[in-house]
Amino acid sequence: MAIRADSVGSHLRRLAVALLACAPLLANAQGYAPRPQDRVSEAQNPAPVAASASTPLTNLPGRERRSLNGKWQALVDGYADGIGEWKAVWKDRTATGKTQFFEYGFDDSVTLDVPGDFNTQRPELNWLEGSVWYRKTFEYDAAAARRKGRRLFVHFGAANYRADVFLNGEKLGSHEGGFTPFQFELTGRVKPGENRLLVHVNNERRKDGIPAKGFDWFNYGGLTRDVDLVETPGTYIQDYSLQLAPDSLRRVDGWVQLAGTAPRQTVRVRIPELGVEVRAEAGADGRAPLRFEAPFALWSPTQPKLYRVEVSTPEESLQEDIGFRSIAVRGDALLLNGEPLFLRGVNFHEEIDGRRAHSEADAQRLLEQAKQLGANFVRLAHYPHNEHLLRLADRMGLLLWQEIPVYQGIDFAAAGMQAKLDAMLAEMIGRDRNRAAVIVWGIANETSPGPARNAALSALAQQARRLDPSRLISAAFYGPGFDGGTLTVSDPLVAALDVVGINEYFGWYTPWPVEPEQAVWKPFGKPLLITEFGAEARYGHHGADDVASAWNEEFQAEFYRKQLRMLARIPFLRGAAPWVMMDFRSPVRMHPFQSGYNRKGLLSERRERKLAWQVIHDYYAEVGR
Ligand code: GCB
Repeated sequence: MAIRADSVGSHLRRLAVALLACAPLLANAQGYAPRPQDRVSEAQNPAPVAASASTPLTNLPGRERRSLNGKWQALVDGYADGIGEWKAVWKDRTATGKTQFFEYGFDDSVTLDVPGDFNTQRPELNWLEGSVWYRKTFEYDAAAARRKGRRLFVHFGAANYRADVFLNGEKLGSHEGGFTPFQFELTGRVKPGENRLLVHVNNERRKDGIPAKGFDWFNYGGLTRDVDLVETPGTYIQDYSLQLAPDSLRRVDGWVQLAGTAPRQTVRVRIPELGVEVRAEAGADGRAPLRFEAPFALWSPTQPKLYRVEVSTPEESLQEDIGFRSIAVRGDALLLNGEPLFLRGVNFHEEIDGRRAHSEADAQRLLEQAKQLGANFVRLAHYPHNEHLLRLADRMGLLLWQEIPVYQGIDFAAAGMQAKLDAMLAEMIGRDRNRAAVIVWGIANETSPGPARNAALSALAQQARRLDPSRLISAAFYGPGFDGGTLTVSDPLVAALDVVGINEYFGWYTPWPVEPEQAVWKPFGKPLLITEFGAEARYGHHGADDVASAWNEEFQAEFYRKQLRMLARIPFLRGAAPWVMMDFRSPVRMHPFQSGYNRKGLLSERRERKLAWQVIHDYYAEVGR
């Protein structure tokens, strides 16, 4: 099995030891203003990345838009050859006479709900890894829009994994990557009366994909997130960054990016509650740099304060609720708003009720479970989650680690890989750069060192800093090495990161190298997060606490007690996140006790609490005091 083959080998290199509870330790209780040298940071105002009509618009909910969610006609394209002349699905043919019919025509097709994965909507699609064609028709008054100089875009929250988009028989373009937004401009292509929008979505796993062929989650395909038509003026606000500089608790170093034919415009940013009103001139490249100070009530998990912010030009005005906080690293300390921070974390996948989660209601149910556990931090596994969830985390006061699906066996040497990595990273950061909840951009999970990987991920870390110098950059590594009696992390990529994540499975995939109470971790001068640790148990299955193979709840609870004894011995530990909050579907988990689910959840897939849930809950109650 690809996943375990890869991770078992590397889990064998995982070694470690423990310390109890109380972790937050460290530094500087007497109030502290972070200094510029606290973390490696490039200029706050990096050179603009060229904006184009295909760069997804930021702040989609704040735009003038029409939802295309709902029922879409759908055709399953068995051997994924609908693009050819025989099926010619893209031609969207309609029968005109009694003796004519098209086997691959939409008129008699089934429908699927958008957003939503296709696998769980019809029983025959459960295991599909292939192509589905979707069609939606809409009417649009293009003449009126033209008179007013309006532009029109179709925006997709995500489509897993590859999408080809057609309007009225004409191809608009393609997108690769299952978890980030993309858009195409429709201005000048929409016609009076009915318009036909077709999307071919293919979720086959690919050797040169991100993720690649093997991963430990269900490969839900389809139009999994919201689809919208969005109208903008001729020159529009494409993106903006309004975040505190990491060296300040008062100063915003930001920018607004305009796109269009008349980019030299005056940009205005207002925060009425603080009496802030600043103006800046955009240059020929559409970029307007901004700097201002204000007495912000800083955003934090205990006080998730958001301000209504208005960004406008003479042609357009957008509003959005934004929180202001600083996140910084000093030595091996992690500082939120200048105060030491310990991350009481948990991981979860974007899944609920055995399907891809996609709505605000789904997000609410997931985040509430994290809150009930006592978490202040969620690592979103293993890809960008939907935008609803990030906005809700802002409101609920949950800190987030968000990563791109650079998972285990990526073919870093494949042609075009760096461009794909860069694009995916830019799409993630572009969507969420104004979410206070996000404190870490994760660039990889469990990749093995090697020349191509080291070069690609070092370049990606630099790119992440360039796109967003206000957040921390990290990656999760396979468990620690055991060297001369100490547990060590030695990966050349560590040098490129602010914070180091370790996925550590002593007592599950690998034997304990020493007793937890004797573990000694070698410092490496940066904050450490245990980004994963966990063991499997099937809810309701009971037995002795020392028998792993019995998959029982007692064993899992004892596993965590032992782990916590080790965590208490790591002076530079700044957070921990059990793997995983809830059992989740995975086709590589077919042991009779798993029956298609990874069973490392503290909760079952029905959100029933296993014994281990209480162990982590008590630990968080103690370290959170
Ligand atoms: C890991 C992976 C995660 C797996 C987990 C497991 O290290 O990062 O995606 O699901 O282990 O359960 O094996």
